[in-house]
Amino acid sequence: MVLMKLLATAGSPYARKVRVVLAEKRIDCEIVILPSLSDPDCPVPTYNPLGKVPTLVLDDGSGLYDSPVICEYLDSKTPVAHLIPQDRRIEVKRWEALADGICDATVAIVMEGRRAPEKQDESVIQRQRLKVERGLQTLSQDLGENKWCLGEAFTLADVAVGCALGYLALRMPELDWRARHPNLGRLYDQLMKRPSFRNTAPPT
Ligand SMILES: N[C@@H](CCC(=O)N[C@@H](CS)C(=O)NCC(=O)O)C(=O)O
Repeated sequence: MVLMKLLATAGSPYARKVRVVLAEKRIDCEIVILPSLSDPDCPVPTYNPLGKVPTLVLDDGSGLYDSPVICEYLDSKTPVAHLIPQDRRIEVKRWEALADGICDATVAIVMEGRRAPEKQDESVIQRQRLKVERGLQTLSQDLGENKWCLGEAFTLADVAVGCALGYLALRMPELDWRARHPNLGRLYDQLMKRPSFRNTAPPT
């Protein structure tokens, strides 16, 4: 019987990262797509005091978070399709931190944009936008002409970068990262050939 359960939302780039890892590693896990995190009966806070997704509910009923911790846990669970090579672990984690940081800045821009127009602070938006732009610049520079982030091996770095790019395309289409960084477009197209990515694309 499968007891492990992933609490997610359809659009969360952090939850997508975990969903891709589950698919790549062929790990059985129930995926619960929650319609909203603000419902009073939302189950997330029961397992994660921070109330954030993704949260993985383990077989013993305890909660695991956040997405980097869950991904590392899942990668250690089975040797199938290793995504964090031990000899390059810190490199992979650095790519992941940058990709997740781009998502954090994008979320902050989206949240600021949801405030009443008179309450929005343009300087907050500009500061976060600079993080996104510098982050993309670094991703693009570091990828260069490589097939994958670390060269020949497909790793969690590619998963994290792909989820950040997909989220940006959805939330900040005007940024047009494909036109600015064609090598990131090439990476995303490669990723979308994988069922793990195609089946977890955020709803438009
Ligand atoms: N660092 C966390 C970020 C998770 C996160 O911020 N998730 C968002 C959804 S995209 C969320 O749950 N937001 C609800 C909240 O902050 O209350 C991770 O990587 O898992």
